[in-house]
Amino acid sequence: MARRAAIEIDAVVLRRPGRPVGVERVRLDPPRADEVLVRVAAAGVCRSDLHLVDGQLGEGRWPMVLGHEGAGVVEAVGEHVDGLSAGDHVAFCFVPSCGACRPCRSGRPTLCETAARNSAAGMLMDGTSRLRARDGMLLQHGLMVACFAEYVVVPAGGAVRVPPSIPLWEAALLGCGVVTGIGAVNRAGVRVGDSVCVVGCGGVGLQVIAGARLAGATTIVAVDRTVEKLELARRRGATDAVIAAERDVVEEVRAIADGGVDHAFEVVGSAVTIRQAWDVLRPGGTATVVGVTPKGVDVVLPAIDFLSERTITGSYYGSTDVRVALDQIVQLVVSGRLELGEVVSDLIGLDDVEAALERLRSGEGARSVIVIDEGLARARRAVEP
Ligand code: CND
Ligand code: ZN
Repeated sequence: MARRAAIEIDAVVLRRPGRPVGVERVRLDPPRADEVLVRVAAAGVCRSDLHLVDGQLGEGRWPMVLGHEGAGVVEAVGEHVDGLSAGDHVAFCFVPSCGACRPCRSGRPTLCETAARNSAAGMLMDGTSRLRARDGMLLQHGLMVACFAEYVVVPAGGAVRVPPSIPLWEAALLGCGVVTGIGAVNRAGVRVGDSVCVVGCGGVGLQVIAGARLAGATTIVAVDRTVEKLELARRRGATDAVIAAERDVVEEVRAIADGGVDHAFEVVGSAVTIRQAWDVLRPGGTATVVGVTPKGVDVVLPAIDFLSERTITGSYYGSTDVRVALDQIVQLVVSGRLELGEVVSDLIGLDDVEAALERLRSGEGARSVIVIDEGLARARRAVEP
């Protein structure tokens, strides 16, 4: 049964771009039909949160409770919710597909039109919000999740059960970085023996590398601006590393990969790196853009290159049925073939989100995970020295 009363919770609110984000007491209404109330254990800070905070994804996306990557424990379910009950451990899914629109019916649930429309408006699947500031102002749900908060109300399709054996501070990474990264590798069709280049080895790029390793790629060239990320990249399966400082990245990658790679992944979000992902391809190769660029950015490609039958495409949220993908990924985790925690550089509290966003801006550290409930997350926040 749904809880009847609204609750007051701590949540990280983006009031407007250009201003630091901060924790506020906000009101969360109970779940309606087809929704669930989840107590949040932990949440990852992704560069997409930073894009929202910096106002790069368009006007009108504030005030908003931030956060789209996280995990927790179901507290209560609304009417008509099947398959989830109080006490279940769940990871959040930020595209709960409607099942009825054309992309959903044609097997492309991450392109769900209902989810895209409501997510851009900061609303849940029925077009309304359960969140209000203390002054009564309506707050948007960040990417339909809003998990930089003690509790969330999400559509039932936005909470995917995970086994309690996976600590929730690690499970928090599943619903964005892991599904996005590994899904992009599947979408690209990386095969045993292929060569791969990953431009950008942060929270998501490191998952692309893990996916490429699992797919059997034999050459995996990691490109990043920082040595720290390249070391992590090697730990996750990169065979070669190229530092993206001043030197000609394209030439170096092509030299390592015997003239060019079969697959390149752009996981930064800029025109320059998208162009690099194109330029490192061998004839017939495919570039997959995972990074989100600010609205209004164009990419220029030499049209003569199309004669070499190269392909460029994008991958949104792993281009997959996220529930099915998460089941498969959980098997990899449980069997010890995919490590989750090693990409986490900082365990922080809700108060530290602005500092984590600043680390993303400067390229310092890898994933920061907000430990919201230490007991549930099975992790402790690091105490500042
Ligand atoms: P994060 O900031 O952790 O990683 C980006 C990495 O790129 C960092 O390690 C940087 O050092 C590195 N970098 C920056 N500039 C360059 C450069 N010129 N050359 C090489 N490396 C560079 O970000 P993240 O991993 O959280 O997210 C990466 C992108 O993926 C970002 O744009 C985010 O919005 C996007 C994304 C997309 C999707 C999707 O569904 N397609 C889902 N989540 C995130
Ligand atoms: Zn994300």
